[in-house]
Amino acid sequence: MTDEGEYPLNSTLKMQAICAKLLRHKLIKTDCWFDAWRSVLALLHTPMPQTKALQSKLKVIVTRKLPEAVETRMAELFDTELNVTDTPMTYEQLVDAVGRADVLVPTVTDKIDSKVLSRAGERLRLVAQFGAGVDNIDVATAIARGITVTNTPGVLTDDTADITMALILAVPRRLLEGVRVVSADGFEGWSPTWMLGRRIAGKRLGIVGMGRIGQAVARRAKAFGLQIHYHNRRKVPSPIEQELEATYWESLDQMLSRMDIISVNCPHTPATYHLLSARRLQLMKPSAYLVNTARGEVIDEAALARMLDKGLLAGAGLDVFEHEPTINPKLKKLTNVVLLPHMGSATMESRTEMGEKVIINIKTFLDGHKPPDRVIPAML
Ligand code: 8YV
Repeated sequence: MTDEGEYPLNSTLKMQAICAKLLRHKLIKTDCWFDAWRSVLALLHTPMPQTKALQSKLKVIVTRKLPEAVETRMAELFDTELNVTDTPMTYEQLVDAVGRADVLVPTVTDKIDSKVLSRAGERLRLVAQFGAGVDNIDVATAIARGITVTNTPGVLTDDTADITMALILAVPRRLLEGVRVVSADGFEGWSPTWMLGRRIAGKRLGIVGMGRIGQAVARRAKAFGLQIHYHNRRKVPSPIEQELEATYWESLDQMLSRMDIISVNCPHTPATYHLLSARRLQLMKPSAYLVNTARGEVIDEAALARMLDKGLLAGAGLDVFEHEPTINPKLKKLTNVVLLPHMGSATMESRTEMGEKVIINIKTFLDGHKPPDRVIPAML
């Protein structure tokens, strides 16, 4: 800062000259150079009418019904095509959408593979996924075609970790079996040896995938007295390990064979497909429980169903399945499982904040900036 205020004298003279010019051309309405200069700055920070027109013409196609507040805002901002019936789009409908849209907003239920992307029109510049996982999208092909992909991480961490913790508690403590007994009018009174489950406190929890959600699960589990162990591509920073008193296992095989409960919290990528294969599931102790709130494809579901059926594992809590919405019929017959319909992030708060993230990603992209939640192949 100089004594003359924010601008040195020679700049003041230059500003006066510029302002006089703008006044002559009726671009500003004042001849007080300081006020005029503020108008110029305001003008520079206002999107040009041309850009606004471009944005309002931008075709955004949303594949599923989103929370009302999100749809309303999207309709205000863009030329938005919504899915009022919420019926998942067929392959033909997806091909039609990528052929007409500037921005596609898909969800986990839309397979945006290379076949669909090969039919994308020249206009398609952004695939703004409503969801953290992007395993339904062929990200490498999209990027190779010059299409940016974004997702919605962070905002669903706590809710997904809560559902994971609910399953970690529900399966060993036989919550669902108890509910069923009461609903079927089967409660005939307390008994010292009836409905005995297994204690949670003091047991070893092995977390497969120690990202945001894995860490949030660890924080909750630690409060319940569980010992935290984890397998991850790399060790998490020491302060986090110390806070969680977590033990890192480089070898997934070794961790699996020593844990009482396993929680799957890694993304589904080509590298994690059937990470818990039949061979690896057999490494688990017969008294151990398995919880999955990540993606069904990470576990060989048929092998898991077989093992649970034969009593080679104590139980499982599953929120996700390999061939959603189809669930292996064997799993549905078992009493030692709790099965949920993919509801890890199913709270009004998560879904609304996911929508807000989608909007921010689209807006930033349109304004010519890198959207905050760009997905790059190195992340997968
Ligand atoms: C989402 C999820 O609701 O975000 C994710 O990856 O698994 C879910 O909780 C779903 O993917 C929406 O697309």
